[in-house]
Amino acid sequence: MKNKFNQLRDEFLEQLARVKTNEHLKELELKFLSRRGRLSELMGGLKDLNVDLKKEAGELANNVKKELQEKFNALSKSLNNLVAKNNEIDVTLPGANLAQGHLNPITLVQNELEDIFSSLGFMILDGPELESDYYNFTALNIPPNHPARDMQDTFYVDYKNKDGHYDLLMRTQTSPVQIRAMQKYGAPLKALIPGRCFRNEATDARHEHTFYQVEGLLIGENINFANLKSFLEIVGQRLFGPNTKLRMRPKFFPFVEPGNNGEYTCFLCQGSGCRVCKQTGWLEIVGAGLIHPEVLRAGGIDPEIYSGLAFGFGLNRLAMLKYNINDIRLFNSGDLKFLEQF
Ligand code: FA5
Repeated sequence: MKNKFNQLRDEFLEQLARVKTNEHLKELELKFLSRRGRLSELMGGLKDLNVDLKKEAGELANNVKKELQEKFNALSKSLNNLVAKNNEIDVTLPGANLAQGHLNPITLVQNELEDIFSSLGFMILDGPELESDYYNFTALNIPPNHPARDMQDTFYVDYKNKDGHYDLLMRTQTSPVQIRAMQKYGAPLKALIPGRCFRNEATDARHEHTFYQVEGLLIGENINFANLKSFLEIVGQRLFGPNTKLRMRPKFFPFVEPGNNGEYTCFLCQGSGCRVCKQTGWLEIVGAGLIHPEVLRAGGIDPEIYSGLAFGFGLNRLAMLKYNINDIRLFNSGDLKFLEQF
């Protein structure tokens, strides 16, 4: 009898050691510990023993029963704890770390310019990227067949107007929005126009077919060249620091007269000459000028009453200078290794 209890005990413990789930544990309970289980069955046999043996075997039977029940309870408890732990949400744990996006360097520079110009009272405007030939060229004092058209080639949409001319194109500059803004808001007017532009050009480290510009215009009475100069000085100092100097050199743009290129002292070497400014101490940053009377007229504004100034930055160029980016093609590459640096 003693052997049978010991054997039952060993069997139970061996099977208990392999239990992994509550279901399996319940099966074991039914088989060994329930009222009809093997332990009860064995204990039922005690009554046939003589008094001495019954006493000795009864004691062993009780010890085995107690031990098996304790081992069973301990495992049941730890399995229940495990289940509870798996189901519960610990709200104090830190959240899963989501990868954070980055603002594109173009957006960073654009935001900076928008902040500067909003603080000077400029509206921020947008315009269509698919533009008409009229707004992109003709209204900007670049009539059909004029040699100034050779300065900018673009991508034309395969659609002809009733005169048989290709009329829709991807805009080469943000300047057409000058005309749209004048027509919509009239004078006086202060507007900043950031946007994407397109040119049919061979790409290299400094030229892309798709790039960004920002255009500015200020129209009022008696706006003159001195206003343009002091205005560009303020913009340069806000962009590159209070010691920044401006130099203006003549440049032809058909939609301004006179036209010029605005250059600022290099913000890296403060004008002493370095690799970025090609040892000149100056950075060529902004095209600008006084708005041509023909352009004001195309915008529905009387040039006898109003005059204005306009300027345009290449946003990619600004971002390249600010963040030391050596190839413009990186902007359109979609390369995360590039974008994640900002
Ligand atoms: C213009 O596009 C004039 N609309 C700017 C202007 C506005 C002048 C108002 C006067 C008054 P330009 O072709 O130089 O000018 O282009 C201006 C800037 O756009 C350039 O200095 C350059 O930074 C950028 N840009 C032009 N073409 C490309 C290109 N293919 N790739 C990258 N940037 C370009």
